[in-house]
Amino acid sequence: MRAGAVDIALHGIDEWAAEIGPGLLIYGGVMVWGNTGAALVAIAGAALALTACSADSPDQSRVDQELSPQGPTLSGSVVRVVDGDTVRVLVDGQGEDVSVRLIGIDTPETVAPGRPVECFGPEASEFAEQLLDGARVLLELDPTQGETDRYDRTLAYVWVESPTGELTLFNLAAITGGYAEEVTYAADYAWQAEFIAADRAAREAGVGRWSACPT
Ligand SMILES: [Ca+2]
Repeated sequence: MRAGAVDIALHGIDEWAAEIGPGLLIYGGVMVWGNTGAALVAIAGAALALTACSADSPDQSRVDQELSPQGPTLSGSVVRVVDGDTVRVLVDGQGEDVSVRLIGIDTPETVAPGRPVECFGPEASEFAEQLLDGARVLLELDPTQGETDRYDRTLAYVWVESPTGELTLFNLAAITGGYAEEVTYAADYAWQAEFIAADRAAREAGVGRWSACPT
């Protein structure tokens, strides 16, 4: 594999954007950081609660319960947040961290070569930083998606583990807070119904990017 191709994978560029070729590999990303992370987390939590109460959830019994992984998991620590939908995780017992692409979501670009920083991309990255940077996590794997994507990134749901052992499904929190949209990339996946319901609720309520950005 060419060095450029590896670079694209590590920087979390969207799959289709990787087709643009090496002539356009310009880093346009300028990160804008604020102090609103804690507030954003609070908003996401409130929105998550609202979603759990929404009447049109396709699988109410699963949403009402405290969620927990459905598939096999690996425990580890997040060593770097690349952007809102890609992180690097050191899995327990392994010597090298791996790039992890979150299943079922897409966040606006901040570090994609040749593409401008997209609306709400910095906020999505900051949300991920707040919840994930340095966090203990469980990576839930999903056999429907395979282990890795074509950039050799591990495909997973990321569960954030609180010090008291409570688990938060980050992928879902990012959708609920209006930072990410639901995307089914190849095959249907385990948490698809919940993610689609949360995406619809966020759009209807104008949460996050759904009111902040032009559509
Ligand atoms: Ca993205």
